[in-house]
Amino acid sequence: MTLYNHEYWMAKAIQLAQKGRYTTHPNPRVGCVLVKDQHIIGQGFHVKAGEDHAEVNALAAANPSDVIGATAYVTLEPCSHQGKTPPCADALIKAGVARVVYGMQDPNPEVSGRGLTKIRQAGIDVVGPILEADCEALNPGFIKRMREGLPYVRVKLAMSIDGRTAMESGESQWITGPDARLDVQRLRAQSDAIVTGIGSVLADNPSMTVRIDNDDQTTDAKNVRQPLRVVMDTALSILPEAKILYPTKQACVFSIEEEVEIEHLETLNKKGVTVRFVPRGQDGRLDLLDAMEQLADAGINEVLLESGAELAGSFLQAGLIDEIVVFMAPKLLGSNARPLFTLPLDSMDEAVELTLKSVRQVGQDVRLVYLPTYL
Ligand code: AOF
Ligand code: ZN
Repeated sequence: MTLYNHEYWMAKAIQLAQKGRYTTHPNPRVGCVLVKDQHIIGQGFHVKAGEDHAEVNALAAANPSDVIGATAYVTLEPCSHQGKTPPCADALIKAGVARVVYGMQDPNPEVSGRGLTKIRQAGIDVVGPILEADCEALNPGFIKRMREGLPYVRVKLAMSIDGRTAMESGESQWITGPDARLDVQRLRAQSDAIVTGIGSVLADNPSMTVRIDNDDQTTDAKNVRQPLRVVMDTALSILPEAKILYPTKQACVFSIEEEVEIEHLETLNKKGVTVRFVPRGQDGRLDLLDAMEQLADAGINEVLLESGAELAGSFLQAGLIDEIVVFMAPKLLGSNARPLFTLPLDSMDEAVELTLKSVRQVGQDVRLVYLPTYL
């Protein structure tokens, strides 16, 4: 008989957690497998906030007598608190597991180690963290929100091999191919909010919705949520009929109160549009840090920034970008076309250093992921 190790079973639990990629918001993606005598006797993952957690789903899938003396592998420390659902630590103790192997500690201050302590105090063996980096990678946004009160911000950019994102006129459809565009739909679907600037809204009138019908990464197409659509609009210039505002429950606009024309604000409010105010930042424009804090307070874990070079440059300069996803298309757009980031730099020592995280071919395009090193 092959003897599998903790990493093997934890990898299974991670695969399960990924099934909640598009649906668990604002909760983390969590997977759980119950193992006895080198066999899985139950498995589950967290699907949706307000519904059962991964451990409870795994226990429900197992025969209760098998669970006695089994090992539970969970990607996140089992919770110890009464949230929308009762504590998973209690459920595991009651079910009679002999051992709990966890992937990472829960960064939620309501839990943070208390779940593990509770389980240990019940005489159950606790092992971990196992495959911690992989378990953390499931939930970059949840972790950042819990630890720093900010969402994890990914900026998505589509460029030609000469580093251009649009023609001088602003025309940009399409730079990348259909496979890359489906990949962007997935990035949107896993995000809690899509952020763009008023410039892009006025130029393209985008809807910024998620359109995924037949996707192998979707466990449950009808459960794929529409992310919140957010427009950075200093002077509130957005037209009341802009597509991005509808349905209004899933949209919001950030503006500076003193710059807003009151009648226009009232028109938007009457239509049900939420306008949030932020102070003026150091550069005289919207304080993006304040806006991101407001989004985190509203439970936003992962943000996808899809904007022009101006707003992308401002986010970068504010130190708010965690990840840069660039799709590079086999095209040359020429020297009059627009750049990736508007960044007024003059010398090499001002250059923003990035770390390459991954490279993948997507159709005819190349998908590059970079992490800024200011982090
Ligand atoms: C787990 N297993 O599958 C998840 C956990 O409001 P509730 O009851 O849904 O609790 C949400 C919190 O529970 C969330 O912030 C995180 O700390 C933890 N999530 N814990 O043991 C799970 N999704
Ligand atoms: Zn729980």
